[in-house]
Amino acid sequence: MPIVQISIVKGRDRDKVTQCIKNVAQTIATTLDAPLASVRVMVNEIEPDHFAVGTTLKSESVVPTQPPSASPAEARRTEWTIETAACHLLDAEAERREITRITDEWPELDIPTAYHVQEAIIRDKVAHGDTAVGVKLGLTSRAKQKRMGIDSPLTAVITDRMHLETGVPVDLERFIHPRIEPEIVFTMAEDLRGPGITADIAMAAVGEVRAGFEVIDSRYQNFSFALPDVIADNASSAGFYIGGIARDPAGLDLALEACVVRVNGEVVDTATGAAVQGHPGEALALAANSLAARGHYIKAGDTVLTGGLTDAVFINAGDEISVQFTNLGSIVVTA
Ligand code: OOG
Ligand code: MG
Repeated sequence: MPIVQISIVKGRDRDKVTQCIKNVAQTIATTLDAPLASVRVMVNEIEPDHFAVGTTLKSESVVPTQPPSASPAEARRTEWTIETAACHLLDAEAERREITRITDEWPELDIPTAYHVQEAIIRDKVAHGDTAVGVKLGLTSRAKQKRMGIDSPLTAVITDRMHLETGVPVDLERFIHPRIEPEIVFTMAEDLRGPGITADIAMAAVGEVRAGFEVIDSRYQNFSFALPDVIADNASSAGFYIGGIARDPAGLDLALEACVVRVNGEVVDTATGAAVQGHPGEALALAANSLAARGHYIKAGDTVLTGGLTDAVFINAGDEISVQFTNLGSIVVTA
C-alpha cells in the first residue's frame, strides 16, 4: 500500500489542496501500477511559525492566507472519496468510536461505491495481516430487515481475525456496542461462481454446515444507517463464533433447523433456517449471484455466514448468551 505524506503551510485554498491530494493519488497509482484504492495520501498542515527557510519563518514571509472557501460541513463533503470513507470507518473501528452516517454528509454514496469502500477496508485489513476467510450475508431475514429498517440483503467479507474461539469470553474492550445473532454457517467444498446460481446448485457446493453466533458492531451511532452506509461498513462485521459440530447438509432439512437464543437462561428468541430467504441455501445462492455482479466468487474452503436468523441481542458485561440448534449443537458465549 503506497503511502504519501505531504507537508504544506496552513492557509492554502482547501479546494486546491483537495485537488492536489487527488492528483497525487492518481499519479502514484498510475506510475506504480497500484490500485487507486490502495494509495494513501496524507497532508500535514504546518503552522507558518513552525516552518523556517534558513532563519526566516514562513510567518515572516508571504503566507498565502485565504478565507475558508466553504462552511466546515461543505469543506468536509468535498473530501469524501472511497479512500476517505474507508479511512473514516477504519479509524472508528480502531478507536472504538461511533460515527454518524456517511450518507448524511455524502448523499451521493451509492451502492456500487459503497462496495468499493468495503473492498478498500478489506484491502487495508489484509495489508495489516488479516486473511479473508469467506463471506457473510446481512439482512437476509425479516427479523433483521425489520429491526434495521432495510429490506435488501447485502454481502461482506469476514477475516481470520474476526474468528473468536468458543469458550473465550467476548472482549468488550475490543468493540463499540456489540450485539450477537445466531446464524447457519457453511464451509464450502467447491468454488461457487454466479450468476445463475440456484439454491440446489449452491447446496451441492457446500461441504459442512455448522452453528454460528455472529458478533456485530456497527461503527454507526445506535446501529443507525442506510443501505450504502452498512455496505461500506462491511455489514457491521466484528467477530464470529463457529460451533464444534460439523454436519453434512445432505442429511438435514435446513429450512426446519430450529434455534433457541437464551440470555442468562431466559429464552429471548427462536427461529428456523427458513428465516433466511426461505432456506440458507437460497441465501448462499444470493451471495454467489450478488458477488458475481461485482466480479467476485465464493471459493472452496470459504466460510459463509448466511445471516442472522433472529434479531441480534446486546452483549452486556456478565451475560451468558447461548444458541441451541436442533442438529447443529450449541454455542455458549460469556462476556
Ligand atoms: C448489519 C449486519 C447484518 C445479518 O446477519 O443480518 C447481519 C447490522 O445488523 O448491523 O450481519
Ligand atoms: Mg450477521
